[in-house]
Amino acid sequence: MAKILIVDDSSVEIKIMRNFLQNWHEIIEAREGKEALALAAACQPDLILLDIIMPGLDGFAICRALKSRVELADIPVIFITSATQIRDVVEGFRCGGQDYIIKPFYALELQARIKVHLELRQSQKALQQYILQVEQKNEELKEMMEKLEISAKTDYITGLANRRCMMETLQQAMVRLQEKGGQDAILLGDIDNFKRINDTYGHECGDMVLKTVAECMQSVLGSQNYLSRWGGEEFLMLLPGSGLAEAKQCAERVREAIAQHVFVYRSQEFTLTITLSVLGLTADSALDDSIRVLDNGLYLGKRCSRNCVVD
Ligand code: GH3
Ligand code: MG
Ligand code: MG
Ligand code: MG
Repeated sequence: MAKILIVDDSSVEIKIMRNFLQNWHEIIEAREGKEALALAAACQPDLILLDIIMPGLDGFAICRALKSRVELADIPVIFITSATQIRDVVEGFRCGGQDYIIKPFYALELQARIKVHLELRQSQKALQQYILQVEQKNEELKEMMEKLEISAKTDYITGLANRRCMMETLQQAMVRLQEKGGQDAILLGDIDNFKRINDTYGHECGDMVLKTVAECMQSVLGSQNYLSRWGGEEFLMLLPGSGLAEAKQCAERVREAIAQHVFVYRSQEFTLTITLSVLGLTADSALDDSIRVLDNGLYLGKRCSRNCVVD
């Protein structure tokens, strides 16, 4: 049963409409404008039948007030009036009314028009609901895309930038060096004898070590520099604006921090070391070559003593 608010200053008119409509609809009534607006807000009718010529607020003013309030604006308004001038009809639609019926009305026509507007309102509600759902789905999709984007750039064990992300950072650094000059430094660190950790304590311990090494490195590097998990037990770092000497000192600090750290796994304590390779980066550098040079440096470090910094 739809709820219909009849607004008319004449009780006779209201009675006629009520008698005709009450078999199919729930009827509420108001005799003047303010009461009509208050009832509309309180009862949220599905449709309003609105007289025009009334003392106080006339039907046009009531309609404008209804349409200016977000929570009432969507309720269909049918003017039902003895004002027959065409300018009144036009004004009715201008005020936001959905339909205009001239008194004396034909009961069947009123019924038919009410049916059309109730159905239109239903479809409008369904459409709004659908749009809301689509918007919610969109929001969810956006969140999922953001999460995916982050996870595509993140190493899941250490939480560091992964190789793909670091490669982008390095490419951006090259563009900056080419545009603005200056120098950066890159460091590649590789945990010494990491395989032994896995072999001795298990893979789970190896993962814990990777995470802890990442944390040690991060605390030495601070937030101005970039740290990534480059591969298995290799970490690549970018120090923007850093000269080679400064970068070597930084690599030394990283090496020391790791050498001094006591790792604990299931109440077993152990220490480990890392070998690092350092290289300067300028506008003339080629990234692939630079990374190859770093790799060679590591190879040399591993061959001589491990637990050292090679430049
Ligand atoms: P070196 O001092 O010459 O670098 O010796 P290493 O044992 O560190 O190097 P090697 O390349 O022989 O072994 C690296 C090991 O790292 C082998 C591989 O199983 C292990 N590893 C790679 N990725 C992971 C990982 O995500 N988790 C764990 N637990 N181990 C990993
Ligand atoms: Mg009247
Ligand atoms: Mg290693
Ligand atoms: Mg390695």
